[in-house]
Amino acid sequence: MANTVDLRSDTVTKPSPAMREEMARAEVGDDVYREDPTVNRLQKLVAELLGKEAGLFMPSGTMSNQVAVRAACRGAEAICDAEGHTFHYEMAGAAARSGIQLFPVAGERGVLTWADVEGAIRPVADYFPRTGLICLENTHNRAGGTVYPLDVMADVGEKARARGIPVHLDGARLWNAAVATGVPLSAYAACADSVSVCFSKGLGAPVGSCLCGTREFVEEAIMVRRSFGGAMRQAGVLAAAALYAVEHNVDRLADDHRRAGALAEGLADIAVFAVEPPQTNIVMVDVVNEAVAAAALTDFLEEAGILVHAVGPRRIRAVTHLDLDDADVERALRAFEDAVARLRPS
Ligand code: TLP
Repeated sequence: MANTVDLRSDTVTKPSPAMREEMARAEVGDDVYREDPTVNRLQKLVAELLGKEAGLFMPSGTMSNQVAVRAACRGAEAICDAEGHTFHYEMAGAAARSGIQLFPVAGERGVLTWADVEGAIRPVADYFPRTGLICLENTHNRAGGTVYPLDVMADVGEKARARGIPVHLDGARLWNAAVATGVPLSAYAACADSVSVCFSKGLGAPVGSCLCGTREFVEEAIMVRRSFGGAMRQAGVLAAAALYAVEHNVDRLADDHRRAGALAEGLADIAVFAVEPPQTNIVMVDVVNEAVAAAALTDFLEEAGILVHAVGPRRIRAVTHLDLDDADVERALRAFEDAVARLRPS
């Protein structure tokens, strides 16, 4: 629909004309032979940004996490946050594809401390699966774009290393964390053995993620990616969009964070909502009035051309991104006010 304000996700952005030009101009080759110069340039750049030896271009964040779980997990069980993406949205891939069971542990707003993790590490016994991986997420999607505090993450990384358990970081939105805090990407990445970052969320590329780690790990990941059907050929056209995204669209994430803050502030003034100030670009809106259901609200909003995502019966997610401006946020706020007035006439 024309004039729609789409707040469902930051994945809905369309490649800009300048990004499309870069895609059209991209030099390409067969990436299975490692001969695509644009893919190679992207992998090198992202690995450098994260302070890792090597990177691997992936078709999606889901495949990137799943390949990491398969390639990194040295046992039958992987610990993750109970609200984590790998647990909720990856179609039981760890179990289905790699024979790995996830052990979901409830963190505080998506943050697992070492105490949380340690409590879930299996003692060595004939009747327990072996703990082979710890998965962290920064920023955390279902917790509302929360940033993992660097010191907590570093503590988990250091202590996991001492126990010989690798750490995988789902950094689909690590760019947002870095922009929100000023902490370099590499400082977060240093807490983990493998890191996946996405180009198709706030950075506005149409497709793609990059999985980074040691050279040895990436060699293994190349084999796993192929076995999952994710090896690509002239992927340089896609890598060109990702390169453009990394080179042009990182600093501007601050605008998305500011707009998410404005949206949350406006929504908090509407009596039926409880809204925490967002740390990045994801606003979680809790509908606290029993008479108002999230699904009914989203229907009213849709009629007004405002798309949001009901993540639970009383919870709505709204995500800001580069295809939205201040006027769109203002329009969304007015529509929320209107929808509430219609559902709960005073
Ligand atoms: N998340 C999507 C949906 O799958 C929920 C969204 O709209 O936010 N890690 C994190 C933290 C993510 O939020 C996502 C996408 C992924 C991984 C998966 O990326 P893709 O969609 O590229 O497979």
